[in-house]
Amino acid sequence: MRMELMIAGTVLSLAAAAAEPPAGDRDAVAHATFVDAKGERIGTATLSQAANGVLIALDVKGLPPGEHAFHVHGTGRCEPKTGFKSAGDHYAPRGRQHGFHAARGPHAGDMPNVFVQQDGTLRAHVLNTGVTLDSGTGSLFDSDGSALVIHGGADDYRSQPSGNAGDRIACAVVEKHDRLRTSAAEPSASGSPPESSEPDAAAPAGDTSRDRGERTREAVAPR
Ligand SMILES: [Cu+2]
Repeated sequence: MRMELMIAGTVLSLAAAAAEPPAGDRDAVAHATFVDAKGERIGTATLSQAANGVLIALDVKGLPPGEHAFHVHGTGRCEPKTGFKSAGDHYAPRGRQHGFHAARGPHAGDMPNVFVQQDGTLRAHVLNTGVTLDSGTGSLFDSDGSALVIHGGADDYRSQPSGNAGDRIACAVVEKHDRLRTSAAEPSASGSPPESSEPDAAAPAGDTSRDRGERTREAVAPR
């Protein structure tokens, strides 16, 4: 079945598939685009699956210089008009309290503060060992997705429930962007390949279930 999927994937995403490595946990990649309080796009995050968590590469501009809290919040929804309250609380699928210095912390979504330069630029690589791009506990692609949030102030790593970090000034919905999702994300691509490769519409059961899985994951990461 795996071979069938690989063949189908190649057909579905054409040139893109050929340029990417074979599917596998370590190859999982996700992207997120930050918007500010006005809804303007100000940067990106690229997330890649590592052996012990998710590596997050930040490239953002237009932020206030200085120290800022940076968290994974539990809902994949970034609405500027709500002050990004739409992103929910810190992602904490295992419970626990907020903060690296809290007795019963941290949340899975807790991460060290980031530092914005005087010109408003933020570039940083952060490894979060409490989350995963795969399924299961800590997945960034659970039923309601997840978001990356930058706050106006610093996280004190101790105060409940969110480190006294102030307003949410930037937010980015985490979106799956591996080969499988790419093929399912394009309406024309997901519709036409089964017709060309399976003229009788007798798609193998494996294809059908995978397709459902991708649609579900897509639905939990609204844009
Ligand atoms: Cu936060």
